[in-house]
Order: sequence, then structure tokens, then C-alpha cells
Amino acid sequence: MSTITVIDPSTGLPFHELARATEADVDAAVARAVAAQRAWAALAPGARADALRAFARTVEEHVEELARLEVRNSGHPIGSARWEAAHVAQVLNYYAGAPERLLGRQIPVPGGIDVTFHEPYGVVGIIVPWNFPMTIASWGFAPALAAGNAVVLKPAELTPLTALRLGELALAAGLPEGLFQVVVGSGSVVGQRFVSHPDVRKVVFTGSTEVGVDVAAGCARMLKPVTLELGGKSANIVFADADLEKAAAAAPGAVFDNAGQDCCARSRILVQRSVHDRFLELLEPAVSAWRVGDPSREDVDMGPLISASHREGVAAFLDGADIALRGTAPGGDGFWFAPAVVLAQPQDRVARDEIFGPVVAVLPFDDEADAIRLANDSIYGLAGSIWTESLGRAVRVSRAVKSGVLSVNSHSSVRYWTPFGGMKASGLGRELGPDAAEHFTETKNVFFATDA
Ligand code: TXE
Repeated sequence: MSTITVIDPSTGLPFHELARATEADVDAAVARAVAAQRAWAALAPGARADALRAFARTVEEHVEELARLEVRNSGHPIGSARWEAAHVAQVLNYYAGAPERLLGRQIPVPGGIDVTFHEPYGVVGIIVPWNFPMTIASWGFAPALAAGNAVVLKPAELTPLTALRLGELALAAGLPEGLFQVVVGSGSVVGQRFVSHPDVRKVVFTGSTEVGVDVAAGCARMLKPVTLELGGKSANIVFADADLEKAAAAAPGAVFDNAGQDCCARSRILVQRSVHDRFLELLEPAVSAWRVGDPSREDVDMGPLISASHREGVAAFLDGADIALRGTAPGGDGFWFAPAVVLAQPQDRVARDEIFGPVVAVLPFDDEADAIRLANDSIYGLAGSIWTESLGRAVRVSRAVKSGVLSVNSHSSVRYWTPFGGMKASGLGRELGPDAAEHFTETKNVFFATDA
């Protein structure tokens, strides 16, 4: 039997072994999910709502345990890990409100009555990456369950532990057996079986653009809807009329948070030429103050990268680069990497490719049109920030930048109340926000003749 060895990225040491599921294991899980989903969809909406609130309460009661598990498995600073675990409970509570609000329509027609229904797909397959194992999974399973579906979840091989624990907590909270199952295994086996299995009726994929395109192609052959949350190379645009002190102080967190392993990372800083040098002066102390270290400590901003091979990939982006600023990181066996600020040209690899690490490329621009052109000069279109004190400019630029999630004088990208997702090579569809549960249903239209 093939196994997965789970490694603590802060020490580089293995601490857990897990069996890889086979295709037969996936088929058995899907069969259990099909059975559980029938009973779940037949429940009164309020009963589904209560069950999800119970799941949320159980997660809330285990935030500290989940957080410490994430620190050990993913190297997330304990403060961030606590936020991530609490976020799962918040997302469950938010979508617990959906079952009683999946409203259809009564449409006036001649000869009878016409109503629409939002019907669950059945079994939803959710495939998630290693950078936010708990939160990204909840963006899929909470609305999917709320809409009356069952869920099979495949965590990334590197970070399976908190997903497995959430599966256990769901059962402890009283969710029926088979309704929410976590299947640990390879993407090419378990992930691909979610795509090919006829009873998995929708797939939610979050991960690299390369794999996402392959998953979407497989779903297309099965006529299976798919949501894709993919890569990014988001721009942090700083205009001369911005509050430069505030923009510089916020810039490191926007790209070094989670060790840069964030699809929404503002990994390009576009600075208006007239304030470029001043901005770098202001950025220097903020980069120096960024604390990299033991993620179990509360006074740490950033832990290690997820793996040795990922660190090698990130480090390669600095070969030959014009490094303007460099932070610090611990020595030792963990996958530590000191944050870096690089001066770049638009054609440089460091300014074009997703690094998924604590490296940011700084590029100057001349005017508003130039800033928009540079920001859109990317295959990606996920997130972005605009720093300006002009409301008119904020509206013009936020409408012109081709990204799905933009912030003005802020870097926040994820609020579970609002839709999240990318344009272009950053994805298909949206997660979170008020409509997410409906995206896990199909609309049925029924006409009742009354002249019979
Ligand atoms: O991705 P991978 P990783 C992106 C981020 C980065 C990547 C890092 O931009 O590129 O994710 O995560 C499974 N068929 N985002 O390395 O390799 C695999 O097992 C089916 C964007 O994990 O694409 C894992 O569970 N599944 C995002 C998942 O796919 C397959 C936010 C992702 O793996 C598979 C976070 C296959 N052939 C990260 N091969 C956003 N936009 O929100 C692998 N998998």
C-alpha cells in the first residue's frame, strides 16, 4: 500500500504516515455519499441549517486544536492558523442560513402556474491545494452541503491533516455518515476519479492553472460543471497621490503573508515613477520589521515554506535578480526563506510568473493609463490593490484592471460575505458571497396547467 509521509516544514522532519486512497476507495466513498445525500436533501431546510450550525459550533470548540495542527502541518503562524480555523466556523454559520433561503420563482404564464426549484447536484467533489487547507475547503463544502449536496473532499498530499480532522468533527457534530468525507490521496488518482466518476456531479478545484485546465477538460468530457480558483500575479498599484507611509507599511503583509503562498499575493508592486525612490525608502523598515520564525510563536509574521522543493523553486527566481531589499529568516532544518524585494522590468520572469513565495517585484509606471496597462499585462486576473486618495481614480482604475477581486487602500481579498474568484487564467466561477449555495444547485422549471 502506498503511503503519504507528512512533514513538519519548520523542522523538515516527518511526523505522520497516511495511506493513499485508491480509485476503489474513492468509488466506495462516492457510493456512501450518494446514499447520504438522498436523505440529506429530503430533510427540511431548517434541519439542514441546524446540522450545519452544530458543525460550526464543534469547529469553534476545536479552533485551538485545529490551529496547532495547521502550524505543525503547514507552518502557518499560530495567529493565522487560529484565524483560519475560526473562519471555517464562520463560513459554516453563514451558509447555514442558505437552506431556508434557496428561493425559486413563481413566473406569470398563460394557462397555468410556473415555478422554479433549485435542486442539488447530488455529490460534489472538492479538490484543494496546500496553502490554506482548511479555509479553501470550507469555501466549497459549506455552501455545497447547505444546498443539499454530499461532499467528497481531497486535500493536497502535503497538507491532509486539518481536512481529516474537520471530517471527524463533522461526524462528532452529528452530520450523517457519508455526507462529508475526506479522501486522502494523489491528485492523479483521487482527484482524477472525482473528475471521471459519473456520480460526482460537480467539481470545485483550487490549485495551479496548469492542473486546473486539465481538471476542467476532464469535467467537460463528463459534461460536469467545474469551478476553478487558480493562480495569480496580482498588482499592488501605488499612485503618487496615495498615503505613501500607509501603502509602504501594508505592502509586505500583502505579499509575504502565508510566506507568499497565497494566490491573491500582491507579488507585483507598481509604483508611480515620481514617488518610486521615496516608496522604497519607506518600504525598507517595513520589510526589516517582518518577523520570520517559529510559527508556534505569537510574535511571528511568517513561518517556513511548505517544502524543500517549493523553496528551491522560489529561490530560483532570485538568480540574477536585482535585489533591492532582503528580510531575514532563521537557519536550521526548516524550509526557511528570507523575504525579498526585487527591482524588475515587465518582461522579467520574476514580474510575470507566479512565485508563490515571499518575493515581490517592484516596477515603475508613468501615469494612470500606464499603470492599468502594466497591471493587465498578465495571463492572470485574480486580485489587486489600488492606493490613491482620489475617489475618481479609484473607481476608474478598479473598473479597468481585469481582476476578479480588487481592494482600494487595502489588501483584503477574502470576506466570506462577498464573491471571490479570478478572471483570465486565474479561474472560472466564483466562491463565497450570497449566491454561493445557489451555484451548487441546478434550476428546474415546472409548469402546472390549470385549464385541464
Ligand atoms: O497546486 P496543484 P498546489 C494555486 C497557486 C499555486 C498552487 C499551489 O496559484 O499555483 O495552487 O497549490 C490536486 N487531477 N492556488 O501545488 O498542484 C492536488 O493533489 C486532479 C490558487 O497544491 O495544482 C491538490 O490537491 N487533481 C488558489 C490540488 O490538485 C489533481 C488559492 C492542487 O494541486 C491533479 C490557492 C490532477 N491531475 C492556491 N494533480 C486560488 N485561486 O484561490 C494534482 N491535483
